[in-house]
Amino acid sequence: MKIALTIAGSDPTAGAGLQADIRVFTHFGVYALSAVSALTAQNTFEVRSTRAVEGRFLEEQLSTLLSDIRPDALKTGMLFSGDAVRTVAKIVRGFDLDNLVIDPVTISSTGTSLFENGALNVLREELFPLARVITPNIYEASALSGIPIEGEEDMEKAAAELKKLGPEIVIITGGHLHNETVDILFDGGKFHHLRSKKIKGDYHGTGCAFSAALTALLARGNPALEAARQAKDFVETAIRTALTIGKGMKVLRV
Ligand code: PXL
Repeated sequence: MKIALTIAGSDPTAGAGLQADIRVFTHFGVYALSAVSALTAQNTFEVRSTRAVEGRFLEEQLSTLLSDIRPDALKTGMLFSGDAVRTVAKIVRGFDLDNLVIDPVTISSTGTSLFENGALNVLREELFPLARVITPNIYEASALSGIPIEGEEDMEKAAAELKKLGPEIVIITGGHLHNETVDILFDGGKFHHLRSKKIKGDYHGTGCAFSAALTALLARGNPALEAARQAKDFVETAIRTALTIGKGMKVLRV
């Protein structure tokens, strides 16, 4: 069985964060390892508070796990602190890990910041150069590239700018643009536009589900473009069949 690791924050609703990643890896028949980088107190309508896990303890979780088991792919989600970002970079280099997918989670779908001030620079400079794929949404891509994004041309510009930071592939997910969703994949050659119809409603955890599906598919040896197409289809179906489990946002059926 292929193995994937998620390094992410805990979301007690399991709609996003590491619990969602574990569900998605399992859906794709990939064994799920996890290390916790942050904790949240949340329900389906608000993130009430967050706590970072101390960098040294994150390192202990990872070095203990990886001294025993080698994952075929890994993803990062809510890292929260610059300290955690540096720790992950050190571990990825030290264990020479392949297929790193970075979902640069900065803000929750309910509007709460999930990233410490100043940590974005650390992410850009220390972790992006080690990535196979980075998967910012348009807001994150705009914050990370300094390019305001209003349409597909801007998405291409931002993708080209982010590619310069060292990842092999940049995928900007456009989930929040107009009545169509367009993801743009840039590998340094061509811009691939992956389209689907936008589905109405507020859904929690779509970004986590996309990057987790992509990670699982890379662990299984799929080429990145094929993995991105399949991950997008998977999220679309999970949104179409989403569940109402609380009083706020729907969660994806995985
Ligand atoms: O969807 C982004 C996200 C990622 N990780 C955790 C979260 C959230 C959003 O709330 O709580 C732990």
